[in-house]
Amino acid sequence: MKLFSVSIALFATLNVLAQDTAFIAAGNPIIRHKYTADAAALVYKDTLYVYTGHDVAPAKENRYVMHDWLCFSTTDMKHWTEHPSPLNTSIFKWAKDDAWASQVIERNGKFYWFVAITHDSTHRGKAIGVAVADNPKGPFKDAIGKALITNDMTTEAKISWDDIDPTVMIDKGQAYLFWGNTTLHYVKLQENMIEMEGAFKKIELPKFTEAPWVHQRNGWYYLSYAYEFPEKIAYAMSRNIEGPWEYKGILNEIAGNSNTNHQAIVAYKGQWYFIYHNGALVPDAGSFHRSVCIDYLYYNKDGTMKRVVMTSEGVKPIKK
Ligand code: FUB
Repeated sequence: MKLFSVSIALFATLNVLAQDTAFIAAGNPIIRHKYTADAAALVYKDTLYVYTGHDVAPAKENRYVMHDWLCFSTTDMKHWTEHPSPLNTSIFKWAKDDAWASQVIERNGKFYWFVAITHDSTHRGKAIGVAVADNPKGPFKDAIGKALITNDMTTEAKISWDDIDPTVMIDKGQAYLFWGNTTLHYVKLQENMIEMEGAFKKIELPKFTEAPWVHQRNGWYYLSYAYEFPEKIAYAMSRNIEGPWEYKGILNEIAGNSNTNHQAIVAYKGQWYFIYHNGALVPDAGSFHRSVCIDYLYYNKDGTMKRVVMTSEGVKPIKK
């Protein structure tokens, strides 16, 4: 316990001492000085924030080693700033480790960071926690003091990692949390964002693996997700956030050299972007040394999405 408190204090101290770091994106992957994965996007005021996981497995080691989440921002898609890591697994005292996929959402001037993380030995397997901050760059603190969702709350999947990959959307004032691996659930959240309301509901989608992401455009709701394994990204559409969802096909192919692909979809300054990861960075790259990439996303006239073209050039800078 003492060691745990020391590690939190150390993290807080290092965070205060740490500085913003500027870098320029030169195509894909956009971040090359460290391995990043599971991007989530948030537009707040004039800025696009991209929150990521952080792969730190020793070279050639084939397992996820992830202890913190990272925060990057841009206002033109070319000039980026890396902010000191605003969230580390040690912040969640009830958890063990494993900074898996996450998403940050703003409500009533507060920023809520929903994360997948491994629970300590009091519960088996993965859980979903929530951190909160007054600023998109943090510092974030545990919003509840315990997990919001634990592995034993869903029982259909007989694996310990089925309660991962949270994604949140607020629709007409009502917040919804979607999550899952091999089974996909959603639940309503209360306005405080840290308590649930009503029963879990299950969504059936073809070959659902993980990584749900919900977004909205022109009266359509889109639920994209990792499909099969190795993962492609597929999606479904609905006129209602509670469904029914109609499967629409593959959106992105397997991303080079990585079993996972984990997407975020966001509109920023009039353009839609598809954010994902691949294993393109050498020398250690692969499924456990991933890198975030950004490409354009386009829609057809009927609202369906065009298949993403993954590029090494990436996206162009936004002109002022
Ligand atoms: O990064 C760990 C896990 O790999 C994420 O939670 C999944 O979405 C997959 O990308």
